[in-house]
Amino acid sequence: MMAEKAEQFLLEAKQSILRGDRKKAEEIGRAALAQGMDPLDLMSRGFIPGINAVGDQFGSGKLFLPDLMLAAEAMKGATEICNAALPQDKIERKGRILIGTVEGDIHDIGKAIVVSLLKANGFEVFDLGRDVPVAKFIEQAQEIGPDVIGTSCLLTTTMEGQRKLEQELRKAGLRERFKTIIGGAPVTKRWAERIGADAYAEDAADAVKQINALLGR
Ligand code: B1M
Repeated sequence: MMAEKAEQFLLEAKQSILRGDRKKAEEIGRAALAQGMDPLDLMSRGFIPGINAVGDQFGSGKLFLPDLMLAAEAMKGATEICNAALPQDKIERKGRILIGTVEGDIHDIGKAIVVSLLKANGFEVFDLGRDVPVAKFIEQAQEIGPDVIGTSCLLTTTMEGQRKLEQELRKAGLRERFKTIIGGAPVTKRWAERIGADAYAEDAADAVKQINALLGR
């Protein structure tokens, strides 16, 4: 694709999220993919900068909750289309991952990208969804037997859930059975070290890299 055309798609992708226009976001997603644009590139240089701009404007009081909700809807549409363009059926049994967004937190757009990219890279993923209590992570981990438990968190107020998981795993004598990885916008490597998580990932591609490393690949 011509570089100019690609830049145009990226700009329109960002604008469609800023305007909270799901139909337009989906239209641009389909058109850009049909012209051969890489779905991860389209997300990371088009739609994600859009939703980040919305977050900044919401944070500074320029946009309000209804705008945030419309933008999230548009982002959901875009994410679904980009995720569907990733290969999904390549289970190579590279490892089993149990993942969810922590209790009290309903943000799941970033987690959906992480899940898709893990699947595209041959991992078997069990997604518990969002607002997942620590007890549920532990119960499901015992049942499913994952290699890695991953938690996503977007609110500073819900980060505590990631620490609680580490504590409860230790209390139950299960900590050594599973590796843990954490992620989400307010989460840092430092937080991972503080709470005793095995890894922190900045984005979906980093999550794949970190999990491969945790499993010695
Ligand atoms: Co909310 N929200 N939101 N929101 N929202 C933030 C997080 C906020 C920073 C916006 C702001 O004020 N600037 C702010 C949090 C402030 C804080 O905690 N300090 C905020 C707030 C305040 C709220 C509400 C409280 C608003 C209200 O009701 N007054 C409310 C809380 C609801 C709740 O959870 N209980 C709320 C609600 C919502 C919507 C429902 C409207 C919607 C979410 C819809 C959904 O997810 N289904 C929403 C959205 C869309 C956002 C922003 C704008 C965008 C989040 C997003 O999807 N980003 C966000 C602003 C921001 O983060 N800049 C904001 C795109 C996504 C691709 O990135 O999720 O970071 P991200 O995921 C990345 C990486 O972090 C990483 O990889 C992903 C892919 O690259 N990653 C992992 C994520 N999880 C990982 C797990 C891993 C590894 C990597 O391993 C397990």
